[in-house]
Amino acid sequence: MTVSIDYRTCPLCEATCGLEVTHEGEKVLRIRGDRDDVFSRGYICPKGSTLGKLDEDPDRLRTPLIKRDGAHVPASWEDAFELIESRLGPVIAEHGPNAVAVYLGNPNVHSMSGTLYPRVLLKMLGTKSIFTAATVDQMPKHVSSGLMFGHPDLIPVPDIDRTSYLLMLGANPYESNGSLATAPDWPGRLQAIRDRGGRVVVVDPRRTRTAAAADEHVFIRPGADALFLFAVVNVLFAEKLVGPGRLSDHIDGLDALATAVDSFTPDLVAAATGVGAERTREIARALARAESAAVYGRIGTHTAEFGTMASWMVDVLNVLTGNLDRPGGAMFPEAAHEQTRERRGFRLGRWQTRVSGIAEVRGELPVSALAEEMLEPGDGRIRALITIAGNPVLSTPASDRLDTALAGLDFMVSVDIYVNETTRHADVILPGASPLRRPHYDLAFNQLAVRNVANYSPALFPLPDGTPDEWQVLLRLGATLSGQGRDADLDTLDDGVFGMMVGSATANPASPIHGRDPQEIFNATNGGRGPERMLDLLVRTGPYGDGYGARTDGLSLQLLSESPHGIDLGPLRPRLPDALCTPSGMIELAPDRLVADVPRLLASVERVLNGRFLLIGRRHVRSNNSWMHNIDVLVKGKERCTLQISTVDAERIGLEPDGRAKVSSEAGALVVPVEISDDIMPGVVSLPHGWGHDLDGSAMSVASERPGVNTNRLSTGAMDPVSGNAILNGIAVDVVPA
Ligand SMILES: Nc1nc2c(c(=O)[nH]1)N[C@H]1C(S)=C(S)[C@@H](COP(=O)(O)OP(=O)(O)OC[C@H]3O[C@@H](n4cnc5c(=O)[nH]c(N)nc54)[C@H](O)[C@@H]3O)O[C@H]1N2
Ligand SMILES: Nc1nc2c(c(=O)[nH]1)N[C@H]1C(S)=C(S)[C@@H](COP(=O)(O)OP(=O)(O)OC[C@H]3O[C@@H](n4cnc5c(=O)[nH]c(N)nc54)[C@H](O)[C@@H]3O)O[C@H]1N2
Ligand code: SF4
Ligand SMILES: [Mo]
Repeated sequence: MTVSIDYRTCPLCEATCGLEVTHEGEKVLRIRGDRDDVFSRGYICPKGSTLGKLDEDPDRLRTPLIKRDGAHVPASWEDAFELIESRLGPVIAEHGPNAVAVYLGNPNVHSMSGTLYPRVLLKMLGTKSIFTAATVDQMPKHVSSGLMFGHPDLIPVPDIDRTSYLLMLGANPYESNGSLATAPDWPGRLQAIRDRGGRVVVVDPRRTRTAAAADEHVFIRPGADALFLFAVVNVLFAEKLVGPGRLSDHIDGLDALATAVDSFTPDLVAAATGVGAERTREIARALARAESAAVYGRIGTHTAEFGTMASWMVDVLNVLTGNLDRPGGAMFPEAAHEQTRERRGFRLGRWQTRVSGIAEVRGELPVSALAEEMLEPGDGRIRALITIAGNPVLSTPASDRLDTALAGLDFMVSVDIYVNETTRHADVILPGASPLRRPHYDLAFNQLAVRNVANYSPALFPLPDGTPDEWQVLLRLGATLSGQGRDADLDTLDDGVFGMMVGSATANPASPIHGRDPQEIFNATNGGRGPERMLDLLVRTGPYGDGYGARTDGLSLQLLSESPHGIDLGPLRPRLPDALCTPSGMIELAPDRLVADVPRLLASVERVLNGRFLLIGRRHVRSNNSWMHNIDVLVKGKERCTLQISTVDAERIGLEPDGRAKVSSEAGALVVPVEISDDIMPGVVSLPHGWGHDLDGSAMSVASERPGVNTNRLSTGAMDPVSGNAILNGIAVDVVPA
């Protein structure tokens, strides 16, 4: 067999690195960074080079599994769908579709099928019991963007390639490779800021690798970012440093904002944040005076008690310093597949959860409430669950309670590539595709990239004979649950779905194909069936598209296919006010829903800890949430699931360097190896998430040899009431020697 080289985009994290894959038939010989990739220029992290190992992993599922007498056994696709139909059908018939919950995990946003087809399944199923990993992640950002800019996906990203001052809070791209700001090679790009005379400031309760490489690191008490940011805004007003510049005529609510931040002086919040008042003032002045500056907040600011307050102030700061929507500031990407957004504004709370009455956001409910919706008796109880690419037993709060709830369901289906801590509960597991056996164009993260790029790669290897693609699995699931039957013709179904997409484009006055004959567009679209056909439509009707002949040299799937290293569409360009979707057409600086939460924030200034510790998380570059732990080369070496604690604290409570600690919260207790470090703030302890691979019934042989402990047994299920986002950072815990 001959050795060949192909170029692919890594789908594992948000950085979208280009990969050069050397392979002999379906055997991967080597994966390294693609030096000609227009965006990543050869950068790669250790995970990207292991996609061949993931493909070969004997534990990776290749056939459906059915649970018989408590154990999973291989089954045919026919038998699997027959069981789903015969067991889930009656649940829906008797209790309605809302009795079936769907949980969508993170890898969905990293695959074309997972981005485009769950929504089809949800529509066919008709359930409102929708939960996703967004409420353990970035929901505060969607809410603040929705309320300020009119659309939850209008998320500005720091223009790190041109900025001269970057203020980063709660982000550690040296390990995570960046989030809600897609950029391969964050380390190189951050270093470039410093090389051109700019300044990088990192606010984090730990001196991370990112913080160590920055010009300035500021320790902050976990959960206190909102207080700190309110104080920075307060200083801008107090010292007359407010200067929105070009956007002055496009902002609403400046006076209401000034009132909202009025009490939050740097002196008032200093004890609660741990950041000295003068340092806060200096940061405010530096932001205001920098030639260009960007404020960027991530996981550490979002998965916190005041996540939405913090997310709001991040963009307020970008606006008030004149840095929103200008080069070197925080800018809105314009992806090749972006479709014109309607100026409808953003509403939340259109319905609530049954038990605790928590507001819907973006049509979904907080995953922190999933367990109680299953456990609490009464009308409307969730009785069945479908998980798609998710591991909520490890990844979501109060895990023990969720684990119990899953064990008591009437029926559960999972679409996943492993039998893990969650899918072990499933009555049927349907396998998803290995990353090398599916096409990739990053629908999610091209919309969050610090440079506009488009990069498409077809599947490298074919699916084994008789194995459906993940989009076909999801369509068949939809047909099975919507009464069309598990034998419905998938091609006809997919043509119907695609026909509707075409129909809405030709009917949309803002679309370049408005008024065209839908049949002509349908026939002219390339990509066969499935997600690639949809991609062709999206790209051709997008901002750089060929508009089906309306624009010469415009983009299409064909052109992308001819460009294996991607197409560079240039640096980010100013897009306001045109891109705003608020009903007023303005940037709303002080939305009512956000102002209403300010008293809660103010009250937190008084809080005392009484000697308890605040628990935070962390990531490691060789890990990926709860998975990739079954790849030996990634998990070998020093134990990584450790409790980091400062030297002073360890001495005070009598922890030994090689000892173990018992950590307990209101939700549960864990015993974990200790790692004493001066890189963590006194009063704070840190545990990574995604571990705890020691539960009976899962089948990940490598992962179970180094199980670690599940930190989400300690998170209580408490949430940020505005966004429904889980509080995963800043949890009060007790720590004692074990
Ligand atoms: N304490 C704490 N908890 C956290 C976080 C934290 O910082 N601290 N972070 C949170 C964040 S940001 C996130 S995004 C969530 C993630 O939460 P989840 O999305 O629930 O968990 P993952 O670990 O990403 O699980 C992904 C699952 O998808 C499967 N999978 C991978 N690829 C595919 C595929 O192509 N198809 C299918 N069908 N399955 C696939 C994997 O086997 C795995 O079971 O965790 C959250 N949990
Ligand atoms: N290697 C690897 N890469 C990943 C992932 C992974 O699991 N492993 N997960 C991916 C996913 S799903 C996501 S969402 C992204 C997340 O990407 P990032 O947002 O960069 O996430 P982290 O690396 O966890 O960095 C969060 C930082 O916040 C700090 N922190 C904790 N609490 C607070 C606080 O209250 N205030 C402040 N200011 N800081 C705080 C932590 O110490 C940590 O350094 O990473 C993605 N990339
Ligand atoms: S940084 Fe992310 S996208 Fe790049 S190789 Fe690593 S996992 Fe893949
Ligand atoms: Mo995430």
